[in-house]
Amino acid sequence: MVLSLKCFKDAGHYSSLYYLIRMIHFKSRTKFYPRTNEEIVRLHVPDDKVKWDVTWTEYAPPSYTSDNIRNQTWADPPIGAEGFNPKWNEIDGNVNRESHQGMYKILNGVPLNIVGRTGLCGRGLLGRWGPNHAADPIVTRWKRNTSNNRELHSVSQKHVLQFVGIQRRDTREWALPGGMVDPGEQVTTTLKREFMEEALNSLGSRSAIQSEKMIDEFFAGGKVIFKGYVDDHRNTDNAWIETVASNFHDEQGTCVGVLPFCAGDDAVNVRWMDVDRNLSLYASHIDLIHRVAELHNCHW
Ligand code: RP5
Repeated sequence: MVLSLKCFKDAGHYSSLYYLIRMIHFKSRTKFYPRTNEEIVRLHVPDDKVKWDVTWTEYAPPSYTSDNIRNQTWADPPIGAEGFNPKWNEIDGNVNRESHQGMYKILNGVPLNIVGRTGLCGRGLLGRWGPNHAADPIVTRWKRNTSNNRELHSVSQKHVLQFVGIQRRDTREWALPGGMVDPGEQVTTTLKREFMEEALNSLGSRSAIQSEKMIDEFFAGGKVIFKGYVDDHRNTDNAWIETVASNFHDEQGTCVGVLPFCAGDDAVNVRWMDVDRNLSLYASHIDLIHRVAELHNCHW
């Protein structure tokens, strides 16, 4: 069992099984912190030292908070700043400081990453101390051949599902078209807004009017498939990303399945991607795709 778990980890892509069994993160321990020209280096945290309840008295990671988040309206002030009295583990005004994973601990006035050590303290690139809430729309349809029949995978003999993926501007990795929940915003609003911004570039005005009703109805029929931690390389010991991922499925391929995609906002490319276990995706998005594959009993 130990050997097979190691194989999953060494496969070079995110392992949902390994993650689910051990509940530890990998990308959140990436050696070089993103967008710092490799100047910010995490302290190496071995797998068996990730959990906070494993004693590590000498643990003293470097600290980093990007200058880009200082004084931003979407970001918290530094801990101890005048007038900043966050209510941890609660809905704090219009900022959600609750975790989907349960109660997180506070040490010396600072939240501790709900999964464990990352080798870096501070907030890095993230705006909020504690959970930073995101939403990920997983828009799916069946892959069809020229006769409009659903395609079977040659090996698994199961139907092939497709989802809308975007290529992120920052890392150039393929990802779900998700984004951060604005303060006070309903997650359902975020899901549709992010999809419109990143995959449909909010459509040209004529198409937008024609498609508006159909898109509204389509996004009203989502199914939540996951709420919780994202193993994102921006996470730190004191700030991390959590998401609500919902599946919006176009069974006949006649709704969103026929819209003209256009990458916008933080995306440089957008396309339908075949669901497959060997995909290499941003953060722990492959785990979300795996859940959708199970939901639709498709090729994986
Ligand atoms: C991921 O980062 C989330 O799952 C979501 O897809 C995304 C949100 O961050 P931005 O795209 O807004 O940078 O962790």
